[in-house]
Amino acid sequence: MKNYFAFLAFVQVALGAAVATVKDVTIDVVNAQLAPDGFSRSTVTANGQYPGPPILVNKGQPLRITMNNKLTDPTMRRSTSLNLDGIFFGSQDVFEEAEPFVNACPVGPNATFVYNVPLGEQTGTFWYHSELSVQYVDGFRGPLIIYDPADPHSTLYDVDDVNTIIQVGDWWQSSTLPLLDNYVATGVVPVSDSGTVNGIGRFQGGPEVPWAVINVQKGRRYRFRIINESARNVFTLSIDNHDMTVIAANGVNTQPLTVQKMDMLAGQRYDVVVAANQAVGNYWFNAPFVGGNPAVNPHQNATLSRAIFRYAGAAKVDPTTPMTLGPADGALVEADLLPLVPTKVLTPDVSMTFNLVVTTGKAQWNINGVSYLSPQTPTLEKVIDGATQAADFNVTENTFILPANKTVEIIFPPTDDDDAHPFHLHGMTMQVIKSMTSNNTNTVNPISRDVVGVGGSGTTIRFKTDSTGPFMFHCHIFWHKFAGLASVQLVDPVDTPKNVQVTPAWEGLCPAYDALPQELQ
Ligand SMILES: *[C@@H]1O[C@H](CO)[C@@H](O)[C@H](O)[C@H]1NC(C)=O
Ligand SMILES: *[C@@H]1O[C@H](CO)[C@@H](O)[C@H](O)[C@H]1NC(C)=O
Ligand SMILES: *[C@@H]1O[C@H](CO)[C@@H](O)[C@H](O)[C@H]1NC(C)=O
Ligand SMILES: *[C@@H]1O[C@H](CO)[C@@H](O)[C@H](O)[C@H]1NC(C)=O
Ligand SMILES: *[C@@H]1O[C@H](CO)[C@@H](O)[C@H](O)[C@H]1NC(C)=O
Ligand SMILES: *[C@@H]1O[C@H](CO)[C@@H](O)[C@H](O)[C@H]1NC(C)=O
Ligand SMILES: [Cu+2]
Repeated sequence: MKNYFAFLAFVQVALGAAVATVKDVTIDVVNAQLAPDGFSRSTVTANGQYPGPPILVNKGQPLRITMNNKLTDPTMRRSTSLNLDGIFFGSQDVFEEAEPFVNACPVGPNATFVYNVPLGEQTGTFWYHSELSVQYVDGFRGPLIIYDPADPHSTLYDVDDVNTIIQVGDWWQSSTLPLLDNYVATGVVPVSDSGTVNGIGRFQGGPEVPWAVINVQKGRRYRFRIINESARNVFTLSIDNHDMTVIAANGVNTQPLTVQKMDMLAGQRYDVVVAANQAVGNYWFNAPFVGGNPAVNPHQNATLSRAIFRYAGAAKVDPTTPMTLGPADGALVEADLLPLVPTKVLTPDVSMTFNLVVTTGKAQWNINGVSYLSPQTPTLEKVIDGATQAADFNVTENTFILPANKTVEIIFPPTDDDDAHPFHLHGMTMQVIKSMTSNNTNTVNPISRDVVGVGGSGTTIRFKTDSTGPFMFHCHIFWHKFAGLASVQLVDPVDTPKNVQVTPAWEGLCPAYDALPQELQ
């Protein structure tokens, strides 16, 4: 309850009137037997569902999530850790970030942890997932939407509710422990069996699971909040006969931009407006993906990743038009997106270059020659105990010490492979100075986002170190993260211990975790 009343007073001022009531959410992390693509397997879930239940809050509403770890299945990790992707925690609450071994230790089985999330000024489309190892691949992922009562785009759409959240994700029929063993043995990144739209998919040779249905009414305009909850695959989204107008990317409003299809990298979100202005009927919502060689996994068939876009009054049947991969042209170009509110471009105080290199034939990725390995003691705890300089961390912790209140630039040089690594920065957003799919730089009016594609013709980002503490900066292809494609951006370790206000519950996490036998970790 720290600073609770001060915070409430702040929110009251911010909202001008209404008292912001705390939104209480309980997440029971449980194993469940599910068959998203028709193949039944044991999973790790929030409240027994895949995807997990949506967490819906209003701007500035304090969120309190009670997470009860009830995992029992020994074929998957039994500890866990909840991350709210893209949410800023600020200097005081950076310990709630829950990046294992950076901000906190994981939560063991039969334990409960309460996350107090000060939602501040952020609005838009986010998601939550397990941040421990690659556990979210086993199912623990779901949406987090922060509604803005004064949304500047509100005149562009009529409908924005729980039914307009669209979640796409890759799905594996095997649990992650054997997948990881095989990855380590071969260096081949696991290839998904299927793609799911709102938790439903099909695999080649599998049963004809009824497609997910997105229901619309003719004449209305819908704000779809599309979340890529994938751990590897890139999805290309389109709706037959319908345009999509992008109005926000990763929780940051953009100027409206109309496209016919868009690529989304893991962890990315786009809010789009779609007008239901065609004849009443059934249309395909195409969500084909690319991710690994289908020859490695014959279940994989990108064409089977789709849903039905159905008008009220249409027969409850599949569209009769061919299943395509979407239109050939009209793709969203990230560099064409502009912020709704013009942003001042940041001038770098510190500039770094990150070279990403894979060790051929191994499950190992390096940033500037270093493959990240989690330490046993979280970075934040080391900082609280007095670590202030690079020499206080093992080289393999890949920890970059940064000054507070400065602008950091990171340049990713062009690469000659065709990997796109969706780099995700915790705790802050990045200005996209150069997008990987454009040769141009934007030093006038760049968009800001918390996941940016790295690869291709090169990427340049800048961010302001306006929170202190350690922030994970990693590839959101969690297989690559596991293989070391990660770093810690440690802002102002001298002031961090004064600014952060850890709780006894947080202090108890590491002793409890370290005392667990390895199979329960
Ligand atoms: C969790 O609690 C249940 C019920 O009390 C018990 O059967 C189980 O052994 C406990 N698991 C662990 C890992 O402590
Ligand atoms: C989701 O992210 C993965 C991994 O980057 C990517 O392959 C896939 O295309 C993305 N899907 C969508 C719909 O953006
Ligand atoms: C993938 O599925 C589509 C639709 O059922 C089918 O036409 C196509 O032949 C399948 N591809 C492969 C390689 O089997
Ligand atoms: C520390 O780094 C070295 C390589 O510099 C590595 O071999 C060792 O495993 C690391 N130790 C820990 C505890 O991560
Ligand atoms: C950074 O800015 C904040 C807010 O203005 C201020 O409180 C803090 O002292 C600054 N930190 C440093 C190291 O200058
Ligand atoms: C970027 O420049 C390279 C080399 O001139 C060219 O091959 C490529 O097509 C350009 N890419 C785009 C998106 O314009
Ligand atoms: Cu990657």
